[in-house]
Amino acid sequence: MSKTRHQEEIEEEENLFYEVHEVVVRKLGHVPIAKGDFHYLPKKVQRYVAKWVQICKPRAIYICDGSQDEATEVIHKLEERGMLHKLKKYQDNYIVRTDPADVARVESKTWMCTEQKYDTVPHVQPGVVGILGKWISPDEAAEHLENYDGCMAGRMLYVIPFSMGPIGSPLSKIGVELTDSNYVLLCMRVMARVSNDVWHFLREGDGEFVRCLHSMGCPRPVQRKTINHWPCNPEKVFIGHFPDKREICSFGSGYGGNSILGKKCFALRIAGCIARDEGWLAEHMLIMGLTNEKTGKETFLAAAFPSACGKTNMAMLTPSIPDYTVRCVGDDIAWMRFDKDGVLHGINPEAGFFGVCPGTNMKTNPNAMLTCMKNSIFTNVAETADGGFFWEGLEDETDPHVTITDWLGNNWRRGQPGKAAHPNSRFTCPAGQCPIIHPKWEDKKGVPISAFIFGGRRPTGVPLVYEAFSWRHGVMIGATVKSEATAAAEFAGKSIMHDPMAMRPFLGYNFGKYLDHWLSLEKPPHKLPKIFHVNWFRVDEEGQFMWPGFGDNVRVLDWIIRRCEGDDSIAIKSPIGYLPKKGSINMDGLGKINWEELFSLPKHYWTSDIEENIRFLDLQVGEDLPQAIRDELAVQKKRIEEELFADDGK
Ligand code: GTP
Ligand code: SPV
Ligand code: MN
Repeated sequence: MSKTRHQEEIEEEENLFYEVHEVVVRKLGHVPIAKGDFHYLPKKVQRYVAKWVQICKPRAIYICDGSQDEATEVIHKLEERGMLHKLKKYQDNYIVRTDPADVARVESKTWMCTEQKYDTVPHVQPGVVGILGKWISPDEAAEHLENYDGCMAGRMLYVIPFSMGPIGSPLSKIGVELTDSNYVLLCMRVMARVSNDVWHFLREGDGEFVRCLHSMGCPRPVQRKTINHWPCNPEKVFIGHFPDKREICSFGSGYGGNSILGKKCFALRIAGCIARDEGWLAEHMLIMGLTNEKTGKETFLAAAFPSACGKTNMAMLTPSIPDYTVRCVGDDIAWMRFDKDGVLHGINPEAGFFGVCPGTNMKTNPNAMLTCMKNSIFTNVAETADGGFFWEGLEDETDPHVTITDWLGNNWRRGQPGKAAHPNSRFTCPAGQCPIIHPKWEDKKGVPISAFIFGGRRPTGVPLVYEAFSWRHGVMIGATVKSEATAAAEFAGKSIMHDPMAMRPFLGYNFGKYLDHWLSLEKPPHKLPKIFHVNWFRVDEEGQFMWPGFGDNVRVLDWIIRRCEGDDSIAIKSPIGYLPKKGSINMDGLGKINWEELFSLPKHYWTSDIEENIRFLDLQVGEDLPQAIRDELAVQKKRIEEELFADDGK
């Protein structure tokens, strides 16, 4: 990893701690080492740990090695404490209930800290509240960092060495997470590659790692009543990123993206900055391979949908037509780099799935269900009296007479108001257990990507699929991605929100510069993926989904693959991009599908949509918006005005 000036500064600062406290460091200020050998750690890691031990004041240090014994020990401890218990219907599956105040990412408390504000956020127009990234000044961040003083008193500090991506791949990066939560340790063990080998690799390589600090913010004796044995500190939540120092400091929450720091904090926000500096892409995308059964040819697709909009489902879909075999490489994040021949190769930096439970069942996503039958953690789901999990969508797969306890621990009867499982309840399971995991999912070179697909929940106006005219047009389409709000963050209601590139909550730097970065990839010898937009969520006048979705989405992917192969006979030009020619998507056996409605482009909708997009990007990105995107928007507006007819749709 290339080293920034600020990384040198942070090393100097850590050195200072190390030197001043050299004697202390040797014994870590009387903080005993519960497990592991501190002196075995690379020196830079020793210094990083020493610094935070002195600030956070844990009762002991536990250096993780990623072994099975370690998991057994930690699970046992958590079971004893009552924070976790076994779901006895399965093999080594566990259920956890959080404090109901800690159930999703907290976007309002998630910041990027840079000296220059506009490195992080675009120049919004005067009076506009920016929604593309949140900046915090180093001084303000320093105030939040004061909360770490003594924050681990009476608690264990876990030192977690991990690799995002296969250890040793040129596309992978190393991190070290310090946390006082053993639940987070268990999740990190599934979601990242936690191993002693990371220390060897650091010693042999450039020694650079992303510094990831996490605390639940509940020192002992606790100040706040602990609910469900889940200590947290909702009032003081701080998810701070310091991209120049390649450092993350997370405080107060134990949930998902707030605490499993390898995931969104590192693999998207910090990695986004590294990718900008090093010329690659870190995106909120699934990667899947589809093999044509007749020709044997495999095509890899990467798709970016906002949170809770269908990535996990698509990544491991069960095709409803026999033409393809689908295999999953990743379900949430893609790291991609052009090789020397200009072919874009992608890896899944994660090692597990942190998937949305509600809606997942043997019909919609059997592969996800089969992946989480063992060695998995279920957070905020409901439980059946016979030791099974339950959530909305499992009604037909659950004994109708079994007693159910909801995610809050109360008795729950079918049909009663309110949900059994929290809408953002999640399974955490090892990707390697997925029945259709791709044999190359850990390939150090990654897999070649032929297309990017954007999408979101768009109840009206937006057709099932369309294709960008060009790379630039595709980047514009990505920049105007919108979706209904979901439960993955703290938003309420069903409003349509902008979520450019499905990255709004995960941007690591100025979105205008991010678009520049994408546009800059159009150069020799780069072979650019084709860009598409899909919408599985269009509804009819009765509010019913017009498209069956899930396994039937393969029919749309088939069209996309044929377009990637250069079939010109199946597309027609429309003002918004290429649409499938009527009949060019295989609808065999689907029953009644209203093609006209599914692909209609209502003029009033697209007219106001393009105006709204232009306004949005102008207000939110201002002078940072690349001219090429302004031009694409203007041309698209003109096409809509001139080429769409009022009777093209309702
Ligand atoms: P994150 O993990 O938050 O990034 O979410 P995700 O993008 O992986 O979404 P996921 O696949 O978990 O799906 C979220 C919800 O959308 C689930 O309740 C799914 O059942 C539902 N869903 C997924 N695909 C489809 C589809 O094709 N049609 C319909 N109607 N619903 C879908
Ligand atoms: C998302 O919200 O996009 C997720 C879940 O994948 S979390 O890890 O909490 O970000
Ligand atoms: Mn996600």
